[in-house]
Amino acid sequence: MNLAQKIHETAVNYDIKPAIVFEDKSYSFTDIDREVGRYASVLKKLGISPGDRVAFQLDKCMEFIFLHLANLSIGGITLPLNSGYQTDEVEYFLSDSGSALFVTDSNRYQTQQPMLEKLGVKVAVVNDTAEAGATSLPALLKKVDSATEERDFSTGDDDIAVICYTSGTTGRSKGAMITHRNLVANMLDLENIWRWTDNDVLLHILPLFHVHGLFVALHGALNAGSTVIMHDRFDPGRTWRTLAEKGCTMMMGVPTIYQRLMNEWDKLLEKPDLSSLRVFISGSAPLSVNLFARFEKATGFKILERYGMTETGMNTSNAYNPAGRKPGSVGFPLPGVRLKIVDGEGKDAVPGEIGEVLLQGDNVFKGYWQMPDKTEESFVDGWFRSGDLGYQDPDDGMRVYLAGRAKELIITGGYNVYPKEIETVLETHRAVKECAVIGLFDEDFGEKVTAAVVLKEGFYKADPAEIITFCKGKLAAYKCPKTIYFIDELPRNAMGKIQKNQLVEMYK
Ligand code: MLC
Repeated sequence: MNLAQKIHETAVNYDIKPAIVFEDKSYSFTDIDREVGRYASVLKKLGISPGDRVAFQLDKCMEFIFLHLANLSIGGITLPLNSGYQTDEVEYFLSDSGSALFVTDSNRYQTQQPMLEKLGVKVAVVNDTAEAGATSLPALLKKVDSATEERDFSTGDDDIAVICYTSGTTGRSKGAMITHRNLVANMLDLENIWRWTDNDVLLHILPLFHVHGLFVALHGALNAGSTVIMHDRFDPGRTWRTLAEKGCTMMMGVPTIYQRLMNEWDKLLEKPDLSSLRVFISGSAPLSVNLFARFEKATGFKILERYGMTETGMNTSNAYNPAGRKPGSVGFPLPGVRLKIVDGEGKDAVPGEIGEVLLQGDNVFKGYWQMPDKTEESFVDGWFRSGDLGYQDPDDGMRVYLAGRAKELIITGGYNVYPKEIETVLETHRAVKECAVIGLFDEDFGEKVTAAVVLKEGFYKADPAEIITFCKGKLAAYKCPKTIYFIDELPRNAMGKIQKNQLVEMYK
């Protein structure tokens, strides 16, 4: 089934019930369905046909939601791009995916225009003002006859719905091809185990361009007929106030969000009334045992931790019943997910032993866009190799624990950063001879991107702030080093491989 069709059917059912309240403007299910229909006509007018990739780089806004669902409903493939990506990064995603259309706003368009002209990609902006070389979506919308119905939901099941780019160990991002079946199966699993209903009011504070904010939170809530209270960005004080005042029943966040909520809580003279809440859910990065305990002590709620990734959606979840939630554990596989742990030789691990987590199920993606070799490497006998290390507790019903990564990866505030991509950019700086990027513990972000840099001969001193600014011109800010250490020589082993664990010990 087509994901947008599933949501369209819910919308018809729930009619005038509020579906999304975005920054105090309320949209009923009918409003959303009507707008999705109008945007579908506009996308058709812009020449989008089944299988075309349509990339969006937008701040959090309703247009993002209308465009995404409209695009799926006419068979297009959505490419959600992080709003913080810089021009070089956007260029790579547009050209690698061969996008037929790029939707952005006037400000970004003005910055990126030379690159977009070079690529020759069609551009639409969400602003009223017409830009030379770009189509104004509002202007096109005005011409749409709302009686026209272009949605045919002709794609579904194993057709690609979304391509999400994930950074890779080699520094080259890979486009994960996520199908309609993946989205629908995972969404129904979560509806079931989190007992999601049309009585729910979800507070949405996450970005819309990732699995967590888009698939888990938004698709899930629309499908269940819930109401979403949506903030355009996360603000801890406002989050507590909204949870208390709007009758919210659910919230989802990354650990950095819970950490900041706790810091805010300590400052509040009057604590918010959380009596309407039924569940707080966390994912995208490991939730520390301390933070779990701190949150429970303050609010009385045990955060429900779940485990997922771009390529597979959600894999495991702690129990819905709070008594069955264990800090440090990601719970049990979802009903539609099969999970096993294998040792270094690919054999089933002895229960309790640490090994790589392998996954199977309708949630598992189709492969990496135009990278058959990478796709092949990622699967073994039909199982997806997650790259995560974990174990199962045989004395607790095979409960799953994660224990690190098989490959180098930094998770900062819920965003994945592979060091190679940052090292490649740093090494284009005129003063940098070589470098190594590591993740160091950080109370706020969990881990912070940190670089050890060896300067070229002749550069006796360099300004760390200037090197960070240089990175920010080429990479989204969250990927850039927060600290740079200068070092005479990088520690290496006898094979010449950089010993990053030694750097972590030195700087932690
Ligand atoms: C912002 N900054 C970050 C950062 N977020 N740096 C490192 N890591 C991050 N995650 C930078 C900003 O660019 C800025 O840099 C500085 O930190 C201060 O910004 P801020 O205003 O305090 O940040 P804020 O806007 O509050 O964002 C923090 C955050 C956000 C935690 C709310 O990062 C966030 O929404 N994270 C959620 C990510 C997410 O949805 N992941 C899901 C992936 S899906 P400067 O230098 O410019 O000042 C997935 C699958 C799954 O993983 O299982 O869910």
